[in-house]
Amino acid sequence: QRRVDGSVDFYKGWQSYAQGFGNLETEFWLGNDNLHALTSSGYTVLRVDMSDFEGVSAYAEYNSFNVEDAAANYRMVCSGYSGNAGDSLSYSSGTRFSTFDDDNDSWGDSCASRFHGAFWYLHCHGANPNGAYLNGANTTFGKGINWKSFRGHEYSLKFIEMKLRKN
Ligand SMILES: [Ca+2]
Repeated sequence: QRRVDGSVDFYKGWQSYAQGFGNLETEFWLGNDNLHALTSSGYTVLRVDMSDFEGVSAYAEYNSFNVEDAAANYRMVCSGYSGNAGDSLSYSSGTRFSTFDDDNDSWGDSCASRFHGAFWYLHCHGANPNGAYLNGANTTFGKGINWKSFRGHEYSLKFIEMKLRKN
């Protein structure tokens, strides 16, 4: 996954997130079916790199990251945080994927709709990498590209990238 300039619309539905979309040179979601295939074949270390509009960069790494299949609504489990961005993803560990047209979160309302994204929401998120590209500080709590422990819920990051490698 990558966000870098807001050029790709990430407010998409279940099938788009299952298959993947975007441009590998700029912004994209690799696809939940691909994430399941990759993590099933041993690509289970996740590194998340990010930066703000002031030139500050940070990262979070998880030494275990797994995505289940479509029948399990792409349930995600992660553990083993290290890094300097803070751990904003473990909150989502154990949750199923949600989009605006397929709500699998634990909140009475729809996290994906309320926070303009698609992710492993509980009620709702510490990280919202597929949220709206809102260019830094804003007052739309939780709607932007957030990493709560780095810049909070009212700051939409300039750059975020999620990468997998073998353990
Ligand atoms: Ca819900």
